[in-house]
Amino acid sequence: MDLRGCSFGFIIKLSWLLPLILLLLVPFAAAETRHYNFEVKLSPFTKLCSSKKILTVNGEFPGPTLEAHRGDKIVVYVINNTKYNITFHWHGVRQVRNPWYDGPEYITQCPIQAGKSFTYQIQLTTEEGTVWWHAHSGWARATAHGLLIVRPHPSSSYPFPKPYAQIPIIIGEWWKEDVMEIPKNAKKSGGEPLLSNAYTINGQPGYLYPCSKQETFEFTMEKGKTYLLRIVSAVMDEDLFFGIAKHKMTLVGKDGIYMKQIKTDYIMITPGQSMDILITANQSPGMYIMATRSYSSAFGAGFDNTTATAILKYSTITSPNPPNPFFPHLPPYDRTEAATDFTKRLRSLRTVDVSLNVDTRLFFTLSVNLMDCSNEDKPCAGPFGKRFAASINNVSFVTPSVSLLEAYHNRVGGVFTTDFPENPPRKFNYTGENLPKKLLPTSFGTKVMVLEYNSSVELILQGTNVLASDNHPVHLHGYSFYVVGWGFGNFDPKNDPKRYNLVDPPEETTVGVPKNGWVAIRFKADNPGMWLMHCHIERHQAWGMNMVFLVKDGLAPHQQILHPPHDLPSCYN
Ligand SMILES: *[C@@H]1O[C@H](CO)[C@@H](O)[C@H](O)[C@H]1NC(C)=O
Ligand SMILES: *[C@@H]1O[C@H](CO)[C@@H](O)[C@H](O)[C@H]1NC(C)=O
Ligand SMILES: *[C@@H]1O[C@H](CO)[C@@H](O)[C@H](O)[C@H]1NC(C)=O
Ligand SMILES: *[C@@H]1O[C@H](CO)[C@@H](O)[C@H](O)[C@H]1NC(C)=O
Ligand SMILES: *[C@@H]1O[C@H](CO)[C@@H](O)[C@H](O)[C@H]1NC(C)=O
Ligand SMILES: CC(=O)N[C@H]1CO[C@H](CO)[C@@H](O)[C@@H]1O
Ligand SMILES: [Cu+2]
Repeated sequence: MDLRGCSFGFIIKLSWLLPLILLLLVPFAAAETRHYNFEVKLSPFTKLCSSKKILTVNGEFPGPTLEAHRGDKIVVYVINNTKYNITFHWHGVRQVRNPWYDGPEYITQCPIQAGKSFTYQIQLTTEEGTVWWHAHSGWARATAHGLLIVRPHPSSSYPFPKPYAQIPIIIGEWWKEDVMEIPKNAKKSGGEPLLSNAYTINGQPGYLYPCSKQETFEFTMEKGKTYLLRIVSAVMDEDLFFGIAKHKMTLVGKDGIYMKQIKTDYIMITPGQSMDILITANQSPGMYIMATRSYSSAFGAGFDNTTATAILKYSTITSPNPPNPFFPHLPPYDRTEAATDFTKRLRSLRTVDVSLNVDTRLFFTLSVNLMDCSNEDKPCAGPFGKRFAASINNVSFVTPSVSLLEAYHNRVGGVFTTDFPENPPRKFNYTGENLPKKLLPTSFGTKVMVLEYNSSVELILQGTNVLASDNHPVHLHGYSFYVVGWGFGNFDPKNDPKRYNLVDPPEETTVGVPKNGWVAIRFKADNPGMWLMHCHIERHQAWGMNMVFLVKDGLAPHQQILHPPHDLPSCYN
């Protein structure tokens, strides 16, 4: 490991002073502190006509909703009463200077092991709207997740008329099998992880599935009132289309950041994204269905093609057997234009100046790869008997067995290297058809990219067609970023920047890189820490589509990583 660029010895000596200095400098002093207990346990659930035990928080699926005001502090005491390792991530929360509580297993902490506990301290800053929390350890995320609702500061208000009420909507995915076994089996076979049997809306698959009668989420609306839907996609493996019969939706926020209003009949939401949407009960009293199903763009990949539903019902309906409900119109499964027709309309509510002097230009390719498997005892279950892998700049991320952040902080060598490439090692027609077979394999490593404090980063995320192109929802921890441009095909460094939106680009924390296309994002590296960036499609992440930014401390004490908590889980058994 090369840490020569990362000298911070004097900071350690000063570290006892930090809490004091902090108290004076934290600009968003907590208005209130909210406490939650998370008991991780196995609990029985019956769905799709059969029962099984799943890993839950407090026995709930989806898990408990956390509520706070802007600037509050949230303290979550976790006790692990299962045999599984677990960690939690607060998705969309910046964790300013506090990577210790960010959660990805072996990146910022080691897991909370069976019978152990850990307390997360989450200081909210500029987040406002809907974000969420989920386990960040293996497949525990499939069942251990929930909303984190951040209302405006009590002295402030929404940038739109106050909704009459909110409707929390969390979309999940359900397997009849034990989900905790899925990654092991996929790893053993080298093939795709098992497809799900259903999508769920607030834990319920809806009336299109067997045994659905009691299994449909229903919400009663008052005629004429406006509601705030707080929608999160907690699904593991698919992007989704979502719509509501006969009701126009008005998007007002995304990823915990307000947006300019967009009126739309449907949305495309990727795993990891959250959206705030207004709807007004302005139709004739009746039953209206909201429905969600896959947007699956990868050629040849199987996907769960079922449809989850929930019901919006007007309070004035009294008949126990109301007339047939209306069904929304959703785009076809593979309609990439429908996906980008929606996402291209996203705009920041605020006018911002992102024409910052970019000093760090990065170009990352996102690829799904195939590895030869001829030295394993039997052919693998991927195409051509090979094993799936995935990579960024042709590096497939290898998860270490101790936490990167701890290794960095304690200056333990041999855990990671700092040579993550700024550009792909080889130029090719990234989105070309029939690419040569020699591009299929990837290299492997635990590499981080070091960013100087306060550097102005422009990062081009370029999708490739190496095995198959797909929409990759890329999530960056510790930051939000501006999406200043996007397009299909290969990024053109001469002409594409001329069309950047530097005035009101959407600010996001999870961006879908369109199938066979690219996005350009900008951010200022002003949050020191070890920050994971990865595709939020679980199988791509598991195959290695991850990398880590090591953002160095600044010179001033308030530009440095906080001290590690005392109860940080041990990296050893
Ligand atoms: C969904 O997939 C199954 C299995 O591949 C197929 O038999 C079925 O026709 C598909 N249904 C729809 C609505 O596309
Ligand atoms: C890249 O591939 C695409 C699709 O096959 C093709 O249309 C384009 O001309 C290629 N570009 C170059 C520079 O070869
Ligand atoms: C990626 O690395 C592998 C292994 O070193 C190599 O075989 C392959 O050609 C590389 N691909 C690209 C696109 O650089
Ligand atoms: C960070 O960059 C901004 C300009 O983008 C500059 O105004 C500020 O002084 C810089 N801060 C530090 C600590 O370098
Ligand atoms: C749980 O975490 C410990 C500590 O990192 C590790 O030694 C152990 O192998 C993990 N168990 C599983 C099942 O991953
Ligand atoms: C399955 C398992 O290992 N459960 C253990 C989890 O931790 C609790 C203590 O909090 C033990 O009592 C359980 O046996
Ligand atoms: Cu992906």
